[in-house]
Amino acid sequence: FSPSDVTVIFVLGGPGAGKGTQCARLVRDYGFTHLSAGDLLRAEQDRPGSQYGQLIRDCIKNGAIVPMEVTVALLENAMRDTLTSSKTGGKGRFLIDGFPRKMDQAFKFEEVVCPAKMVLFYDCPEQEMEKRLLERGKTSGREDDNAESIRKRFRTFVETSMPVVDHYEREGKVVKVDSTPGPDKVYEETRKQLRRVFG
Ligand code: UP5
Ligand code: MG
Repeated sequence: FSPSDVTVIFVLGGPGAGKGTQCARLVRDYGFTHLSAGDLLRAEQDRPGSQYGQLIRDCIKNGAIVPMEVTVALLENAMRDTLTSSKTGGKGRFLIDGFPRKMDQAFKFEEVVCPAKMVLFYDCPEQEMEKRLLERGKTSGREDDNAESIRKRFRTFVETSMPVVDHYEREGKVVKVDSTPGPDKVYEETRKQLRRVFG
């Protein structure tokens, strides 16, 4: 991947902070390609013949992080597919959602793909995130939208994923948005911050 062809924004935030919701709006208005690491892992889990199905299922249920080789390969493949599709002329702007959530992933991705231009970090209190996830769990069918898995996801987020945000903070790449208000308000703030960075 050549950094002149690829722009990457990492979208981070706790479980239920609203990453996917905001990414959908950014795709609609700015034409980014949205790649959710969690969605790619769930698709791989369900792919007949995948050698990683059981591993992914166990990790997701326990809020644990799937070994980075698997996730980085899925992201690389998805990015390559986008770039080689005739529509984009070999160039791409990507929102990488829910990744990297552990330092080893961050280093690996920067080595094999490219460094991110910025990190969009959605900040939300656990109590609010838990409320959203339990509500979504009534219909989502996601095996990790239950009280026990949510507790484990929060723990992994605090212990393993926040250090990644702190790392990028030190690089001056983090743009933080409070995602406690409703989706419209959060999106308004997101656009304001993006205008500040991209002009
Ligand atoms: N909602 C959204 N915004 C709202 C708002 N502003 N006000 C009120 N409600 C709002 O939103 C969650 C719910 O809240 C929805 O019902 C929405 O309508 C509502 P969503 O936009 O889906 O939030 P998001 O942050 O995307 O939550 P998600 O549950 O997807 O976050 P996670 O980070 O937990 O999930 P992800 O799919 O990224 O990862 C799942 C698992 O995969 C991980 O736990 C891990 O086991 C594994 N994984 C890896 O191993 N490696 C990786 O690199 C990535 C994932
Ligand atoms: Mg999501």
